[in-house]
Amino acid sequence: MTSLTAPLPARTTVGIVGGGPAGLLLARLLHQAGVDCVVLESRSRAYVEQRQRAGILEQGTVDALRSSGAAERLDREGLVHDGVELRWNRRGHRIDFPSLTGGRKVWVYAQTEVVKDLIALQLRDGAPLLFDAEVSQVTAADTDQPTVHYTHGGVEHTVVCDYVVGCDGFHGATRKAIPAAALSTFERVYPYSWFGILADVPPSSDELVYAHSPRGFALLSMRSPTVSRLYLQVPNGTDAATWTDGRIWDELDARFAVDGDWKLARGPITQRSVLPMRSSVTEPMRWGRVILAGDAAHIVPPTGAKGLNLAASDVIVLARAFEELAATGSTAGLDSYSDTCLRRVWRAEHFSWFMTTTLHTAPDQSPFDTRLQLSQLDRIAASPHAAAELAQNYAGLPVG
Ligand code: RFL
Ligand code: PHB
Repeated sequence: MTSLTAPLPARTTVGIVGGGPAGLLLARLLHQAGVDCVVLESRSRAYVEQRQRAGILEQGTVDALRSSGAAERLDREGLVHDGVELRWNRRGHRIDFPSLTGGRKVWVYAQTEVVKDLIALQLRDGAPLLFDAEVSQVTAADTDQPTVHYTHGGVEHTVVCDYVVGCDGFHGATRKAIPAAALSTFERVYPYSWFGILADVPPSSDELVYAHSPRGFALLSMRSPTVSRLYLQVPNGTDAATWTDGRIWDELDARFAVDGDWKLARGPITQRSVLPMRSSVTEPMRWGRVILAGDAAHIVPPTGAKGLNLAASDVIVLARAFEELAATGSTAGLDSYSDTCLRRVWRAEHFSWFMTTTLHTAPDQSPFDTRLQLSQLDRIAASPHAAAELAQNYAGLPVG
């Protein structure tokens, strides 16, 4: 039966569009700061909780989850990693994070689990969070009462807000409320995709392995001590269904090939998908009372493991700004939000581009280009400075 009563209050301070990691963490931080908000998510709870994505959390993201009370399971089940392996020319080289970064490290804890933990908290004691609530548009964006229009159960509703935060990802509705002339978008589309699988087999390495090979890039990651997550560089337009399991494992074997007795363990493949890779930044990240955060404002290729962490750092900065506004009436934090975030965003864009172009083989790559990549990898192995630059970017620069 369709209810005609609006499922959410008709007014709020911060209207959050999108219940991915950015929207959910923002709602949690605002709740803690005593700032009133609502979250509208177009998909079902089950869908959002199953969507396979990121796996690596930086120290700053973990710190924010801890201080927001959402890290109980992360602290129990998350796998702390002190380094990653880079592999090329049949050799491996380990990058040690703590010694190169002054003690920083990363956590392997899937985005699906972060999202489940934040949703459970939000539904238990947080601000209203509505699933299956698709936002069609944000109107009155140039006034002090921007209004979110959404459909729930086949009925249209509105929420009048003091501010609207678009945490609705790359294809979201919020950005469209900002006049195109007010925004600049900077983009790069890569000429390859990632074929990702989940497999019920213990990871063949304790740490992630990023492999450069003459056959293209491969990545060994994990979700738990019994579940591996693996990726292969494939041409754009690859159909995941056309690869047999045997072909996937043979290709992974060939790309991870290393001297010595290391072996890639095989197991049942439980999920597979192909994802295109792009970089994109929209500037500025705020227009009047409409604010963009996370993938709604920027996309990175996954090679640097930065997307989820950038989404988290945006909303950490934003939550502080709303807290300041509530406490003092000052909009200083909101006024500097875009510039503060974009500095970090561009650093992450550069690092993700660097990792991607150093490790992948472009379709038109010349032997000269390959020699440059190998020279760069050799430099990382030979120079503590080059290794530290990689480690500091990977483990995450301080937020703010
Ligand atoms: P999300 O997660 O896309 O969430 C946006 C939410 O908004 C909803 N939505 C709407 N809701 C209401 N009305 C509308 N009109 C709406 N339109 C959209 C969507 O349903 C969705 O729930 O964006 P957010 O919150 O900014 O989070 C960003 C991260 O999800 C993303 O950056 C990462 O997953 C990227 N990424 C990685 N990041 C890392 O930090 N470390 C990693 O190891 C990592 N690995 C990855 C990745 C992304 C991947 N894919 C699939 C692109 C690995 C992969 C394979
Ligand atoms: C993942 O585990 O999904 C993952 C890890 C590292 C990356 C990208 C994805 O760089």
